[in-house]
Amino acid sequence: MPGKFFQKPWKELAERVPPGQHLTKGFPVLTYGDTPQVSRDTWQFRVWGLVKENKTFTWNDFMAMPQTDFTADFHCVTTWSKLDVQWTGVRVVDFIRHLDVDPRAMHVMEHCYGGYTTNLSMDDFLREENFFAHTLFGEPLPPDHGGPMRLVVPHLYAWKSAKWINGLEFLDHMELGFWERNGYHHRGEPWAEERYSVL
Ligand SMILES: Nc1nc2c(c(=O)[nH]1)N[C@H]1C(S)=C(S)[C@@H](COP(=O)(O)O)O[C@H]1N2
Ligand SMILES: [Mo]
Repeated sequence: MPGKFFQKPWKELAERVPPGQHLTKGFPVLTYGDTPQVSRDTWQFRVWGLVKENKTFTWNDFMAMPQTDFTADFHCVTTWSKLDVQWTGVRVVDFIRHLDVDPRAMHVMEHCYGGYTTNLSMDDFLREENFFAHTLFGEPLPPDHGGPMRLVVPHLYAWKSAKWINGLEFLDHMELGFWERNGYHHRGEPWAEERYSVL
């Protein structure tokens, strides 16, 4: 009776798919506009706003930080989900030790090559499972998927996982990023189906 063996894992997978989402084969690319071409050598990462000192980090700076492997589910608001994506990178909680963030900072804006932005609350940003990813399934992160470096925020819709990330701006108030100004929810929690703006 195959059901006996297949039903339970199948059910476990189904339970990981948020409402209104379906599983996709492969790994679709979802980009607004062109793919920036940025090499690891020229990549730079800037931090400004409510930090004691503005800082610029290079590729080598990130490579010198602890490197961690991750497996995470990925949910795009256009209704596809991909389970068990394997990444390697630097956890946000390990990166943040290199900054002196002002306690008044409550929000952060992610900035990218190409001009894309997306906003997070500090609580959503500083989670253990968030990370800067440079490797996807054991290979250098391809440009289409945000290489050389992207942020991955597994607990929110994937538009929060900024590709070609090149900076963070710490803020004492919420500002809206690109999709958030264009009708998407300011937070984007997939289990609550926070797809569209309620403001
Ligand atoms: N810089 C940038 N980051 C971005 C986007 C984008 O257009 N530009 N698209 C977002 C959206 S809507 C999704 S679903 C994911 C898609 O990531 P993928 O192309 O690796 O699947 O990237 C997010 N990060
Ligand atoms: Mo998306």
